[in-house]
Amino acid sequence: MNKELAKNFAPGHSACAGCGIPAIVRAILNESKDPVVVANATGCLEVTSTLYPYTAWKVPYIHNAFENAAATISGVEKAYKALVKKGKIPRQARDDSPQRINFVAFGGDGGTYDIGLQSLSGALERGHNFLYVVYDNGGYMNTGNQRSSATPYGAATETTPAGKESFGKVEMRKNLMEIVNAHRIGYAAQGSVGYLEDLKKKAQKAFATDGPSFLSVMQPCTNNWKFPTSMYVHYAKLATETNFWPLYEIENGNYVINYLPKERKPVEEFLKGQGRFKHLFTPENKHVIEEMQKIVDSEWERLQKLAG
Ligand SMILES: Cc1ncc(C[n+]2csc(CCOP(=O)(O)OP(=O)(O)O)c2C)c(N)n1
Ligand SMILES: [Mg+2]
Repeated sequence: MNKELAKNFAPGHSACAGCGIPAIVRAILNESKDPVVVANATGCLEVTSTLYPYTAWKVPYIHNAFENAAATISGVEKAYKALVKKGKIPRQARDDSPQRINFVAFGGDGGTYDIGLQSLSGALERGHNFLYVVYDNGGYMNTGNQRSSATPYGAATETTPAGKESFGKVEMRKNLMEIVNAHRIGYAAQGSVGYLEDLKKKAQKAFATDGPSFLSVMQPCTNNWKFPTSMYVHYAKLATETNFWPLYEIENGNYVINYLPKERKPVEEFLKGQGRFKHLFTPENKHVIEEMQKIVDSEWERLQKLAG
């Protein structure tokens, strides 16, 4: 692998073939002009990159419990500020200012939408200078595909099985971007592994933000969404082209949509071919796809209004 591309995260990890997480981590961290420190909640990224006695990380890395990546990175950032105050951070030759460091926390959707939400909220509210990245694969994937509050309506998971009694998950996804925006931070954006150039620009803006910033990144899971390993970019793009996963930014409270599909595809196109939605393609479950289309349409309408 290209050395520059792997400068923060090495290819020697055990993520599934066709997993987008390494591409997300590299795309974001490689945009940092300054050294980075990473805190990572347990989940696929952690278990596949830190298999003792090896590590794929080439930057200082702190493994966290499921619920506290944001709290840990807050502490590290605060310690850095204390060291700056004491004059213990080396000064840069170019302008005599203390060496800057970017603090980044990574968590899965389970670790962010659900279990780590309080620590994320606390860190955003306290205003630490850090970037939080949620890679969203719509479930607790490392432990075998249990539902999270990011799992889409209609998806079959281990804890929302589809069968005679149910069509899969009956609840809608939580809108985490709006929860984050309620903290009035400077920059939050939704990106996707299917649009890496867009994601890199968002990472640059996040690193340039003074105070907390947030990136929510779509990461299709070949293993538990059940599609061929070569197709993660295909499904990431379909998620955006169907408006299921719009690309947008919230800069100081102002919404901007970054991608307007020329011709919006029906959500069915995104569902088709994924094992977790296979049960919906039957006459008795047709209404679930219709309902899902309604949800996607109303969320898109809402977003358009917010973007003015
Ligand atoms: C408090 C707590 N509950 C449960 C677990 C077990 N556990 C570890 S990772 C994980 C799933 C993580 O899901 P997510 O955050 O979406 O990351 P993914 O595995 O999908 O990358 C679970 C349930 C744990 N480590 N700690
Ligand atoms: Mg997950």
